[in-house]
Amino acid sequence: MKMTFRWFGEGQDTITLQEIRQIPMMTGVVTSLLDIPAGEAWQEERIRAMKETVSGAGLDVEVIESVNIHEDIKLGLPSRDEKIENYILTMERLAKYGIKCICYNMMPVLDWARSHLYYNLPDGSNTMRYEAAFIKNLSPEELAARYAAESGEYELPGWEPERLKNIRKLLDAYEGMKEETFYANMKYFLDAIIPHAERLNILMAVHPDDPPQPIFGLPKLIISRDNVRKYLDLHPSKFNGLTLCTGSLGAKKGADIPAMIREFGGEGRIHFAHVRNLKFENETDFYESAHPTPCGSLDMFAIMKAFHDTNFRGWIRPDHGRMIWNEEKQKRRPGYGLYDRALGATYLQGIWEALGRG
Ligand code: DNO
Repeated sequence: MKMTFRWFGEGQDTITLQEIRQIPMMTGVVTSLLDIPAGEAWQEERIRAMKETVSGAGLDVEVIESVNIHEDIKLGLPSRDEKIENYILTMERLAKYGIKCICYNMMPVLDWARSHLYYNLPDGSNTMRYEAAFIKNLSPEELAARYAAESGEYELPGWEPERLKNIRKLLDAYEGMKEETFYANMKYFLDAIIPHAERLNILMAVHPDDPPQPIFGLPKLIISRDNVRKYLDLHPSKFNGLTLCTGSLGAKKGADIPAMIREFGGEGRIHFAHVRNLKFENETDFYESAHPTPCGSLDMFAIMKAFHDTNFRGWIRPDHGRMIWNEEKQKRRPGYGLYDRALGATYLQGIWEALGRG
């Protein structure tokens, strides 16, 4: 596996590439060009500049997280073809600069959602939390406003205030949409792009829906083993693969993450992994804990062992961390502080080394 760290890009992150490079055994970053709206082709000049900045700091960039899917594609509107063409153009330009994997998601309208971005834990750290009832009592506009107020100067991916001005229209567009229609729209997209992924040698890695339960009445499809299976079967190429996110799929109580890793990883369909822990508070609610097994509800050893046993050679990154050591004052992005994620990365590397040595 190749250990990487998420970096939001120049001017988009208060964590520096040098700090990331100093994390033991860190090989590279996964990043994006956040200011380019979904549906537009990424300019080659921007990609080149990003690549140069990262390699100038002694790090690799082989994974993009994310190239987002325009809503017209998910909704299956006639205007999707133009957006798909731009997506392929972006893939072509990324391939030219050594990108080997693209992470994206099929979540309608929004990206991940939490009820609290800074939830205080007894040890004085704070973390993100999901409380189903809390969200149920909010309108999407209210939740978006909370995020905008709490996340300070940053726009959270998927929650850009400009885009969310139309949130009602977007939500209405999904009303009554049948699950099968949504799958058909996803298949249309995959059939269009996967042959290009094969040609360009870019592994496509869909990220599961987070959290794995419907919010605001939106269809949430990629939330369980069966749905992942269905998505991968929409196009059988191994270039149609998965970002195995333990914190997303694992937020459904009872989900057997190691079994999913063995199944999909055994077939060579897991290209990228987000590995983190979470602590259930009841059937639906949880907070994001530190990575080690005893801190949360997921068995991190069993997860890493499943990756090891299936000979995982893709990219992995520690996922959300808590804010610790007064870090909340340093304008980090929610879930994306430096210290707890760095601790997570070294913990995962430690398990990996132990597994390798038997
Ligand atoms: C949350 C992330 C997601 C992820 C996208 C992938 O922190 O895991 O926002 O980047 O869903 O497209």
